[in-house]
Amino acid sequence: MDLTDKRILVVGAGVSGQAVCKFLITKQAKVTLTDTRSREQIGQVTEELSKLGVTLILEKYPQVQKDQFDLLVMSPGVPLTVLPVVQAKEAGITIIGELELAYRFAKAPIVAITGTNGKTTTTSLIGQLFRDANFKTLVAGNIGLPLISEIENYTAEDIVVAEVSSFQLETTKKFAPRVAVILNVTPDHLDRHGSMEEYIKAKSMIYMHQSTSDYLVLNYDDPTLRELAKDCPSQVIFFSRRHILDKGCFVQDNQIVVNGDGGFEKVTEINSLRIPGAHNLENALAATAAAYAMGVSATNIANTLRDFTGVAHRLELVTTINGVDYVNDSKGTNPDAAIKALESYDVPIILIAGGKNKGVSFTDFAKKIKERVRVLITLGVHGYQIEEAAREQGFSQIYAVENYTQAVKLARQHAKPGEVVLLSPACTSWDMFRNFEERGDLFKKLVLGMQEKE
Ligand code: UMA
Repeated sequence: MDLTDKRILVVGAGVSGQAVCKFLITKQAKVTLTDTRSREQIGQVTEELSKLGVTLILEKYPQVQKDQFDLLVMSPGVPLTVLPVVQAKEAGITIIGELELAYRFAKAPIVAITGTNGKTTTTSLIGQLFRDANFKTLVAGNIGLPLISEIENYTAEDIVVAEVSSFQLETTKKFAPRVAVILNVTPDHLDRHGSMEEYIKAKSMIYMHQSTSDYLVLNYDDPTLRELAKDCPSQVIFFSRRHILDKGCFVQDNQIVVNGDGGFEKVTEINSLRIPGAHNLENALAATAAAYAMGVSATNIANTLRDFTGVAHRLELVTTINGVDYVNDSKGTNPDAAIKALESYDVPIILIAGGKNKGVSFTDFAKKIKERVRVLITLGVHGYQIEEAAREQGFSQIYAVENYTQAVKLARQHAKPGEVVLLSPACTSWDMFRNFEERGDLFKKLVLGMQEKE
């Protein structure tokens, strides 16, 4: 892809847009960056970008006319309904996202992971599997580091492990990872995609352009994903927590096993995993299948699986105070993730939930709350929806609070030794915070502050 002197409009000045601009400048492109935020809101980086030669159009979008730009590069969080995209489409200008741009410059094989839940844990685990097997490994994408910022530092002998979201996949055109992984698909981001069908369509872009020498790792226990196997151009490897498979990666006699072209191999006891919950067993199975397909040995996989302790903001044990475990699951940004978090504990739970709903129902979440939660503390712009759904299920131990200081204080008052205080919001953080990390960090700070005072 020759970008020299190409006139390129980058939409969105978050971490992706900033990284795209810097990359495009190194390719001698003529770059314009637009964002609805102001220079002050975006911050210091605007100066840096201006100095590099990027034209900034802020607080409004430019009118995009025919022959004005050669290419539009989208940030994942910007919906494709915004005016510059509509105008670019009418003008016949090519529109791609940051993921597609990075793919065009990738030399290393890519292992890409998507799914509604478990993406970050599985991406981190797969990254660790390759690192431990002595591959020079880049772990990037939706996990936080834009792929474009590092992609050219990795050669054909190295590995790129990319967490990819439906937003990123939506703007791909040729993206074809060597190994694609889809962990699960449950309702999420419906406010952006419009329907479950469109959401699944976006997720399917992960394998659409693969070839017969590539692999698609799919969750056999998810009926939607089993269906996807029927029209995929690559070799399907199923993983399953519940079924014994003729071929694939599954659980037999409490062991993770693989049955592939090289025959049957035991990997490790499921009890040796250090990440809790049935959903994490699925993540481990998916990671095993992906690494095994790329030639990592069962012994190496076993060693990494036994060492891996998980990622921050995902069922992260912050501390134990007076026999109560405080767990930060701020990354639980949809009901399904929060349900899985609730299912990971066998003791009564004091749950802190709420934030911005992404247009999904809280009914199933409320049923699980009734089953597992002793006290529910709600907050955020849509906390009341969780409260309503829980009351409909006949659950009434609910307190609505205004902020995290109140939430943590109240949780401490109610928690008894042996119980768990769990932050798993089932909502995004975007009503009160910039991202889930900021939300989780505040929760951890408040909990640890409380411990100091004990
Ligand atoms: N903006 C507009 N117009 C809009 C919407 C946004 O101009 O209509 C501007 C905002 O003012 C802001 C910028 O766009 O300046 C933000 O761009 P962005 O939302 O694409 O965010 P980035 O900072 O570039 O971060 C993105 C991903 N964010 C989203 O997809 C929302 C990050 O995933 C990712 O880590 C990063 O790229 C690097 O690849 C976060 C996320 O929440 C973790 N992802 C969602 C999820 O996991 O559920 C998909």
